[in-house]
Amino acid sequence: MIKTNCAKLNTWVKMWADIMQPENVVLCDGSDAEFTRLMDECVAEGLAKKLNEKKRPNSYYFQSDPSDVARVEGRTFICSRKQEDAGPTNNWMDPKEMKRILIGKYTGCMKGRTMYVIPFSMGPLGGPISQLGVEITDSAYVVGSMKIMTRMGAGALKLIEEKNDFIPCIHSVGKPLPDGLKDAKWACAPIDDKYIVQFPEEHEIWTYGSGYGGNALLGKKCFALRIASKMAQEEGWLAEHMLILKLTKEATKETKCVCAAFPSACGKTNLAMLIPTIPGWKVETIGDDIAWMKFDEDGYLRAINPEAGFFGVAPYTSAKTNKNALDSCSKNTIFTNVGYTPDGDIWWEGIGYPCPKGTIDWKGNVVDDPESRDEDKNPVAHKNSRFAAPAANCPGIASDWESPKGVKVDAILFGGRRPNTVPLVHEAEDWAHGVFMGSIVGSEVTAAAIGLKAGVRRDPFAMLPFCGYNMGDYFQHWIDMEKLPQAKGGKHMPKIFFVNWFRRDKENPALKSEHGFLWPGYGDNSRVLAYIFDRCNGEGKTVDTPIGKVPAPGQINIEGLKSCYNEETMKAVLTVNVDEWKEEVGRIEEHYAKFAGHLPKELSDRLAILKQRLGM
Ligand code: OXD
Ligand code: MN
Repeated sequence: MIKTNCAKLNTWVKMWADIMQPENVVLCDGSDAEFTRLMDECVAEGLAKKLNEKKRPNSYYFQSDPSDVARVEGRTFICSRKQEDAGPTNNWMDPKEMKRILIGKYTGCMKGRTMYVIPFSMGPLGGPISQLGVEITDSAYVVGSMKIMTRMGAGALKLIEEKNDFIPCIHSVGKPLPDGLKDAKWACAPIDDKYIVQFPEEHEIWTYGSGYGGNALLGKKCFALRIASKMAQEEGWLAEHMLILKLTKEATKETKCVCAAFPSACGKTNLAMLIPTIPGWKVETIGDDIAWMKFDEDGYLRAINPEAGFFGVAPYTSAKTNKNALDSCSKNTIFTNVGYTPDGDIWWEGIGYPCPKGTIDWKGNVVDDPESRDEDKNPVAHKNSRFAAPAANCPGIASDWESPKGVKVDAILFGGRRPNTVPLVHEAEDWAHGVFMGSIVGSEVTAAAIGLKAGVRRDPFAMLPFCGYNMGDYFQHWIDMEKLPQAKGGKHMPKIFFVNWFRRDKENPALKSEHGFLWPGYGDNSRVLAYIFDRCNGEGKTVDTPIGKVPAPGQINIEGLKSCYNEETMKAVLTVNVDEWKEEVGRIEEHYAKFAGHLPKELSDRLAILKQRLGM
């Protein structure tokens, strides 16, 4: 059994080892040597491949089971004592009942396996916004990934020993190996037997049956969002599904930091690592997925990225779409479910060069004829294939990305994928209006998306799968932030904006020949960031509309854009159409009805103002 100077940890590990019955228990030190040893063991057992050392030093390739390729929202539970406290958007089960079920699953679940004990810190070691956790797992892949994604090992353990406290995170792939049974290439339990469980009142995480991503790397969605959002509510801070970027105006060297929340598949990583197309501006990355924000002693909100790596979606990451992300996985990276090329490298759809003949696809089949492959039906890399890459590899990482006290947040952005209704950018009139904007975030879902009704899928604050308590209460917490004593009168709250890179125009043939969107997106989003930067300084002209402040004509720099993007398209991309918004109000009312009894009055008031302005 392990022996640390943290009595709570020793007792906890002993208790779980007695239940799970592993063959041995290993306390992880987080060293590079440990990473290489464990990954090489996976290679020796046929669970992984080592990539070509010359092309991708110290990097490994895994293929998951085809049934274990993504987060499983249907099997994710918030087990608060009262169902009402989990709210209308979360699956719930009574915590006693859930624990009874899971203790049954966990009993003997690590037979024939090693139990790894992973001490880790979310955020820089010892920082005032950081938090400590320990994950127990029977997956070496999880240990390697946690090494990349968190500050893991001896340094975190020392802090845990000093504090005698940590957030307990329990994980098993749910596939015991009794009597010398040989391991599967990727061990996991069937879908109905997977459990991703948060106990928000106890600040505990218990997961079972999946080895993939957010289901198994418990520092990420389970801790840094679901449990941390609850801790944040209790303690007066924010744990958000937001990237953090730093914007510098090179002429004056002035900087501003922006946090931004978008639902999945809206280009969050691309925005976090954007390379500006307008001269005189620099974007640097602080985080690509999660932001923890706390007030400092002067009432400024400061943000840290609690993670140490990027767990990025691989397909369509290329030197053109996101060079910084591609460069981030040049070494020390774990790839899962991408293609494996004959020269021992990786490949995915949209990487920017053709698939080499003889590449092995994510299911282990050889690709003999890459050209004739149907990329939608039978992709070489699974659509949710991933890289776990150290953030320190990113050429655009900001020098202060690990500042323990975090960076001052000047602006918060919300956005979604909306082909109509929502303009390129609009600005909230005050904090409560900004919270209203966050509460109505949504993305258009096409009928092609499996199992979803076509229309706008609401994903408030991009937190729908990640909020660890009643989402109506979460809205209230956001409203209350500016009134907390720590906010010192709320004078320094960040400005809030709503952006939409995805507005379409069916009519314009020139645009159609581009990508059909009214706005070029990608690096050209720097033009909108520059406008937001100026607005944070009280500069730039705006026009009042029923939904908030929109840039006045000419305020967004479009110099150097292709001719199909011109003053005409800018007018269209910034339009606030009253009829479209009247329809939107109906959808918002439907969405808000779910939160009955928990919807803050400030939000229904804000909706009433909008209706009145629209003449409804
Ligand atoms: C992610 C997600 O993987 O939001 O970051 O699903
Ligand atoms: Mn995410």
